[in-house]
Amino acid sequence: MHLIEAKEKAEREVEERKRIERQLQDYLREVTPKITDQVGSQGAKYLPYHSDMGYLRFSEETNHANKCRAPDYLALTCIRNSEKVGTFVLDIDIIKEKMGNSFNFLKKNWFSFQSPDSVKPIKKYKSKPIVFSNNGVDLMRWEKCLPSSLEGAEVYTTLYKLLENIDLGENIILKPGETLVFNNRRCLHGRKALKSLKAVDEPRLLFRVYVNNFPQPAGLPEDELFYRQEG
Ligand SMILES: O=C(O)CCC(=O)C(=O)O
Ligand SMILES: [Fe+2]
Repeated sequence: MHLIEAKEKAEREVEERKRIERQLQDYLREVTPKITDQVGSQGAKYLPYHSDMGYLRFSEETNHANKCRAPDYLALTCIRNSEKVGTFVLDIDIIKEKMGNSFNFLKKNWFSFQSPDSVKPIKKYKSKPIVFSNNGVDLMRWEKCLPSSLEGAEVYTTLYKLLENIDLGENIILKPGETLVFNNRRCLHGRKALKSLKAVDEPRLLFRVYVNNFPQPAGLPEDELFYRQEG
C-alpha cells in the first residue's frame, strides 16, 4: 500500500514538474540556436530587424482584457555569449528621420501581418497600420508582413530596404549576467548570424521575458482569435 502511494506521489510530482516546465517555456523563453536552419530566436541564421509578435494588437488598440497583445517590452538576460554577438536595437525615430514624409504612409491600414507557422489564426487578420499613433506617440510593428493594397507597396519597399541595413541601429553585446530591456513598439531588434551549432561547444544563450504595462501577460497563446499548435 505504502509503495503504491509513494509511486503515485512520484508520478504526480513528475506531472507537476512537466506542467511548470511548459509554463516556464511560455513565460521565460530560451534564446539559443537549437535549430540551425531556422530564422528566429531559436535559430543561428541572421535575424533581420523585427518587433516581437507584431501580428498581435498593441495594448492601446484593444480594450478587451482577455485578448492577447504584442509585448510592450522585452527583457533579454545573457547567460553565455562567448561569440560576443550583439542584439541590434533600432529606434523608431531613426526610421522616421530616414524615411522623411513617406513615414506617414506607414500609418495607413495598408498592411497584412502573418503569424508564424507555430500559431494558426482562426480568423483572417484585418489589415493594419505598421505605425500606430497613440496620443502623439508613434508605435511600430514589423514582422512577417506584406502590403495588402497596391497603395502600400511603395512605402513597404522603402521600409524593407532601409531595414536590410542592420548596422543602422545600436549593437548591444551582452555579457553574462547583463539584462537588456527595450520597448518592443518604440524600437525594432535583430542580430547577425551566430556560429553554427557544430562550431561551438556552448552556444550563445539568453533568456527572454515579455513585460506589459497592463496586468495581463503579453502574447499568451490563447484567446478567441489565436491558438498555439502543440509541439
Ligand atoms: O538573439 C537576439 O539577440 C535577439 C533575439 C530575439 O529577437 C528575441 O528573442 O525576440
Ligand atoms: Fe525578437
